[in-house]
Amino acid sequence: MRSYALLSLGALATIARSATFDVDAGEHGFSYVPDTVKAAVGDTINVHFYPGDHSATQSTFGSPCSPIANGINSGFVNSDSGQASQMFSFKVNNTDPIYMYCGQVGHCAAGMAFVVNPPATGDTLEAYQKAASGKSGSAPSAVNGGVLIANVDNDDDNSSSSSSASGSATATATGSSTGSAAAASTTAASSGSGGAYGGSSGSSAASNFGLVPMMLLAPLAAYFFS
Ligand SMILES: [Cu+2]
Repeated sequence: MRSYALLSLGALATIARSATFDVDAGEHGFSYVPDTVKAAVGDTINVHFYPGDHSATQSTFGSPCSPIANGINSGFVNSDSGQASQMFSFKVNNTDPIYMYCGQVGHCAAGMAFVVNPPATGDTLEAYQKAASGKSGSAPSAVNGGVLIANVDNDDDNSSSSSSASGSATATATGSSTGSAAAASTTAASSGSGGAYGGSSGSSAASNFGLVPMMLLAPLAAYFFS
């Protein structure tokens, strides 16, 4: 029973905090994974850099691969292997689309871009990448609109990761409920869908409200059926 109580607390804690999204730069060629993030105001995006001297730099949709004056920019961050010791962390201040690209020569033209809150049609990531083809990229050296801080990746699949930082509540709740044998809690976990990207599919506060009654009912159901 104790683990179920903790599970419910974890679900409640998820509601109160904003979400953190992890984006891997250059782990799989000239790409960011994920390349689309649906974030709410106040959410945080952490970009983790793999070898290749990449950046995460903001442009407009109309001028791909060119930095916006005073736009979000990590500058170039390199790594000898695995994730760089520093990550670029920035906050989402509104729900407008944010077009981000890599300023390393040739990378943006090859499609290395990601978009926060893209529209469903029109100025999509695909349209951006198409327009980026043939453009020469660049990035300012000055970090802006975010911070370079010690790397922490909650969903890193390559190295040991810390579970103590922000965003761990969702992962903990999903992981522990999946691991338990009770059918009731398994149902709760699948309907909550924490997702592989630390909440990219189910992290918004609104979608978590549906999860709460399930989480609270799970311990009761498990108790009566045991
Ligand atoms: Cu790059």
